[in-house]
This record gives sequence, C-alpha cells and structure tokens, in this order.
Amino acid sequence: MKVTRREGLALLGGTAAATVLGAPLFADDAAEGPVVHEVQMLNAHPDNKRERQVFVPDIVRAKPGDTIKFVAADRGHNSQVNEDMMPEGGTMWEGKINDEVEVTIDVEGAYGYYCKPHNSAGMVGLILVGDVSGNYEDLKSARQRGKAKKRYEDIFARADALLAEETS
Ligand SMILES: [Cu+2]
Repeated sequence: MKVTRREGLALLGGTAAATVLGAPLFADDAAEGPVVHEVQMLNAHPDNKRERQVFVPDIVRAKPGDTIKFVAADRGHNSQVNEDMMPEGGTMWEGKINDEVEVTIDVEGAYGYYCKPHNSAGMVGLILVGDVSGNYEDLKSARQRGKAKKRYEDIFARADALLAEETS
C-alpha cells in the first residue's frame, strides 16, 4: 500500500505522526524507491558560458540502488569513474565518448569521476551514495590533473556544506 504523507498523518494521529516525520516512511527518497539522477555532459555551463567542459550537476546525492544517467547533451564527452576516488569494491563504469551511460550504484560511498578528453580541463564530478563517511575525506587527497584540482576544491567545498546540513 502506498501511503501519502497526508493519509499517513491521518492514520497515525497527531502525536504519533510527529514522532515519525523524520523516519524513512515519509522521507522523500525512501518513499520514491530507486531514483534516476540525470547529469548533463556539456561544453559550457548553462548559467555561466565561460565555465567550459562541465558535468551539470557536478554533485549528485544518491542512495544505494539509485541510477546516475549521463546524458550526452553535447558531443565529445564521456564519463568514467576515477579509480583513485571510489570505495573499495565499489561500482565501476567507463562510458564511450558520445554515449549515454546509466550506472546503478549499489555500494555506498563517495565516487569521483571524469571525462577522459577533458579531465585536465576540469571536467570532473562527484557522486555521494548513502553513507559516505567511509571514504569521503580520502577522496580529497587524490591526485588531480590541471584544472581538475581547482574544480574539485570548489566541488568539495559545496559537498562539505551539503553533508554538514544533513547531519545538523
Ligand atoms: Cu568532456
């Protein structure tokens, strides 16, 4: 049976409902089941054309079993996992140039990835799956090429804020 938030509240009554509001029954993600997150592979950022060769969004917050779909919106890009930036035994992928890739990630943790032709141009991204405490901090010390270093500084600053918000 699928219970909407309103029905659930009615079923549970006032006090009971208040205690379960934060529980998975009503958490959006848990209610939806596995989700497909789209990431566009682009020559330029839609909000800032000077930012060239980008994944949008460059941070995806997912849960185990979710799928990341890399959309070849522009030509000349691919997506592949950075083997130095993933949990042990984690999901690997290597898309072909111009190909749309769908990756279902079952293993929790943080994953870094890049576009092979544009790695040193800074075309990189981050996927956070479930509990990332096991390897998230380790990813920050992975060696980066060219502009990827600067991009990751920015990505990790935003990811830090995102994760801090979750635990507060
Ligand atoms: Cu690219």
